[in-house]
This record gives sequence, structure tokens and C-alpha cells, in this order.
Amino acid sequence: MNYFKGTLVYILILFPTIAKSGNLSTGNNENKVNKTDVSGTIQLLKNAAEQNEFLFGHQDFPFYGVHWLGDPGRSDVKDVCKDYPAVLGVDLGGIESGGDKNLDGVPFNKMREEIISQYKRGGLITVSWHSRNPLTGGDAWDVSNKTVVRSILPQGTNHAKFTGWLDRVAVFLNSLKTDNGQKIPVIFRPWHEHMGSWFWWGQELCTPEEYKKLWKMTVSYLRKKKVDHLVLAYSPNLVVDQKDYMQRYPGDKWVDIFGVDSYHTGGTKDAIAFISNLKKGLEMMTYIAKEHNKIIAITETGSEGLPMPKWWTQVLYPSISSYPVSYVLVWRNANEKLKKNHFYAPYLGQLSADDFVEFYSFRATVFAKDMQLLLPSNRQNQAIK
Ligand code: BMA
Repeated sequence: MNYFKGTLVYILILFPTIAKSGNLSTGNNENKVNKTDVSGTIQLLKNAAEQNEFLFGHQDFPFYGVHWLGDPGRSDVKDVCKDYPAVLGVDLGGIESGGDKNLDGVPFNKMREEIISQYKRGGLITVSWHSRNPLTGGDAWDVSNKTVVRSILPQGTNHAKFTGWLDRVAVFLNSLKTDNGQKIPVIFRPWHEHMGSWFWWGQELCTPEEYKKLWKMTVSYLRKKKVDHLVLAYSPNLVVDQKDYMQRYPGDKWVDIFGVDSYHTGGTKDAIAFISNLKKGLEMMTYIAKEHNKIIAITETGSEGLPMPKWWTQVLYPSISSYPVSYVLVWRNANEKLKKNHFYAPYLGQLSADDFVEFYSFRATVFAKDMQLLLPSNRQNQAIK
């Protein structure tokens, strides 16, 4: 059990007001990204990073695993280490078409339920959006046309269609509430991996100005729809040069987290290169995040199929342990009947499962039980003792 392994929890138990009143956002009130409730989430992540701790996250963990689908309360990570991840990642892809399930078959109603459960257990939630292509009708990976972004900006032929899509996103985000009607803060990271060219919003598919306009339009439209509970994460695929990282940065008023998506492909033979490139990227991000008074995170990572038995302690951990990374999220564990060998967290009996338990036991790794202690009810218990 690692209930008391971290100092993050003590800081928040002793000084709960820090979490409520902290605010890392810059800019004047009118343009501030955050209302008070989300500044607590940002502060929590900042505290973790400052204590050399990071929250562990897993995409889609409550919905399915490699060998199961829809078992209530289950998660491959929990099967292995008896604890839920501290961060739940979900994807809204498909919501724009008005369907009731996302692109990976997760019903939006179920997604909402699990987001609420994750919040109740003290965890955080991050939302990505593999939106379909609004011009061609294809999916997010349809890069056959380079005018898609231009076509959805104001004055573009598809602007009205696209704001209709944003309306659906706003309705879902605004429905994420606790029983007493309080909205649940979520880390929203739209238009990710934009320094690659595999999504219709990618580098070769729009100009830097168009990308920035897309970001600002998305955020300001959602704000107009009263979506005021977002922590905004900018998450290019890995670049190591500061100029590249900032090429499409929309500005401090529009971003809270400096993220990066970086995958280890190729197993053992590419491990050293993966570690060294990720370290270069994190070094640069640490420097600019400090200049901009922001926090950093690894918004997506993983080694597909986990072929290395000690990937957690010998590849992932050494890549990030010297940097103030606030959270790290590994991608989904696709059900093997739907997509073979497409998993990024261990399941019981998987080659890297024992090493994951070791990684879990590290003081630096934060899971749901650590987060539980931050809940107001538990803070009171602590005070009484
Ligand atoms: C990708 C893969 C796809 C999935 C998409 C959105 O990286 O996992 O199978 O549809 O993410 O979750």
C-alpha cells in the first residue's frame, strides 16, 4: 500500500486552502483561462511536480482491458497493483456526429458515469478529441485536404457546421457535474500532436496562424457556452527545439499545461534513443514552462505491447525522474478481440506486470489512493487525528 508514500498529500492536507486559492494563470481577470475551481487542479499538479511526484494516468481504464469488456469496477492497472490510476483519460471522438458512442465504442453516458466516479475517488480527468474531418467527412486521420482548418474558421464555408460540433462538445462537458451540481474540472487537450501531419489539424495541413486561430476559436466558443471548468493542455508530439515547440503556441491566456506526446516504438533496440529524446524534450519544456509560469506533463506515452519486462523502472522512470513532470498518461489497453497487441499498461500476467508493481511502490508515483487523501472528507479525518 502506498497511501502515505508521498509528500504531495501532506502538503494539501496541511494547507488545503492552497488548493483552493492558488492560481497559476497569468493575464487580467477578463481573459483568465480559469475560474477558481480549476485553479485547485492546477495547483495540485504544480505541488506534485515540486515534490518530484507525478500522477499516473491511463486512457480508457474503466471501460475495457486486454481480456475483458465492461466489467464493473475493473481496470487492468487495478488488477495488477490494486489501485486505480490517478488520472483517467477519455476521448470525445465521435461526439461531433451526435452518436451515443465514441470512436472506440465507449458510450458517452458510461463515460460521464466513470468521470464522476474518478472525481469522487479524488482522481483527475483528461479529455482528448479525435474529431472527424469536417470538410471531407473522413476521420481525424484524413489528411487528404489542406484547407480543412481554414474552412472552419470564422468566414470559412464550414464554420457553422463546426460550431454545431462544438455545441455537442459543450453539452457533454457541461454535463460533467457532481450530485450537488458542481462542475468537475477536466484537463482538455484539443488539437494534439499538431507538429506531426497525421491529423487534419497537423503541421503541413494548416499554417501556424490558422492553428492558433483554431485553438482560440475552440476555447472562446466553449467559454461562451459556459464551459468554465477546463484546464487547457497544449500537447504537440515530441519536438526538442524550443522554436518548434512554440511555433503554434496560442499564448499564455489560452494554455495551462505544457504537454508532450511521445511513444517508445521499437522495443529494446530503441530504448536508449527514446530515453534520450524524451529527456531533451523535457529539458526544453522545463525551461520554457518556467518562463511562462506553467506546469509540464507527458500527455501521452507508452510502449505498444510492452515487450520489455522492466520498461517502467528502466525506461519510463529514468526518462522523466529529473524533470518536474506533473502527470504521465499511457494510452489505452484495447480489447484483444477488437485490436490485437494494442495496449500500453500491463494486465495480470503480462511481461512487465511485476516491474509495474515496483514502479507503483516508488515514492514518486501517485495513484488514486494517494489522491483519496486529498478529498475534503479525508482532510477532516486527518485533522481530527
Ligand atoms: C489511437 C488508437 C486508435 C484509437 C484512437 C483514439 O492512438 O488507439 O485505435 O481509435 O487512438 O482513441
